[in-house]
Order: sequence, then C-alpha cells, then structure tokens
Amino acid sequence: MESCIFCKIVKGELPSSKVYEDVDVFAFLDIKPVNPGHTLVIPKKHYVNVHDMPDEMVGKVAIAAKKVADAILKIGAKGVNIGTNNGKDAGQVVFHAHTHVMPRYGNDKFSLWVGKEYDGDERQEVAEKIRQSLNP
Ligand code: DGP
Repeated sequence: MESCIFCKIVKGELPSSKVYEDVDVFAFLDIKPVNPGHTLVIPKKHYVNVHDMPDEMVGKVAIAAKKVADAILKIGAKGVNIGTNNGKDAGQVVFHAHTHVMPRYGNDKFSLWVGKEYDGDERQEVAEKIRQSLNP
C-alpha cells in the first residue's frame, strides 16, 4: 500500500534495522523497544492485521517470530513475549499486520495486563458465545 510505512520499510524506501527476511516475511527492530532487540515480524504483503491475513500467512509469520524469539533467547534474554495488537481498541497503531517479539528480563519493569474477575455466570456465558461463534 502506497502510504504504509511498513510497506516502505519492506521495499527499502524507509530505513530499518533488519534482522530476518525470507520470501514472505520481513523482521526489523521496533523504534520504540520495550527492551533492546524488540522486533517486529511482518508479512511483506500488506494486510491490515491478523483478521485480514490468510491462515497460511499467519503460520509463516508465527514461524518466523519463533525463529527470531529463539535467536533473542540465545543472545541473553531470559524470556520472550510474542504478541499482536489487532484493531485500534487493542492498541494497534500501525495498520500493517505485525507481531511483536519482545525480549524480557526479570527486572525490566515492563508490566503486562492485570486480570479481572468474572461476575457470576459470565465466564460460562462468554465461553458459550465464543463456542457458538466458532461453530455457528
Ligand atoms: P502497534 O501498537 O502494535 O501497532 O505497534 C506499532 C509499533 O511500530 C510500535 O511499537 C512502534 C513501531 N514503529 C512505528 N513506526 C515505526 C517505524 O517507522 N520504524 C520502526 N522500526 N518501528 C516503527
């Protein structure tokens, strides 16, 4: 897509710190890292987010993300978070699908989400809704 910054990075029209590339996937360092080495793994082709991607491409990006995560562990990270933000309300800012691979250390002060409690039968109800949505 013409105006997409990640498409421009893939094409070399914008600079990036590339760490991995194959036929379908490109990976480069995030400019605002949670910790040094925080990498974005993206499909070369433009998709908005995971919901827009064919399953095969989701698999290719996931496999590349694991490769990058393995490499990050080898150079000293103690753990790795792998995640995607899908949609504005989920914190997606760049609308070219990307998976974050984030090196973690015990004392890095990066906090994840805080879990809520379910009210009453809500847990069963929402599980049933998701099951029905998966198998209408
Ligand atoms: P998200 O909230 O999941 O859409 O994360 C977008 C990430 O992209 C954010 O962590 C910062 C990163 N980012 C934004 N613009 C650029 C850029 O031009 N170059 C690089 N390397 N990263 C970028």
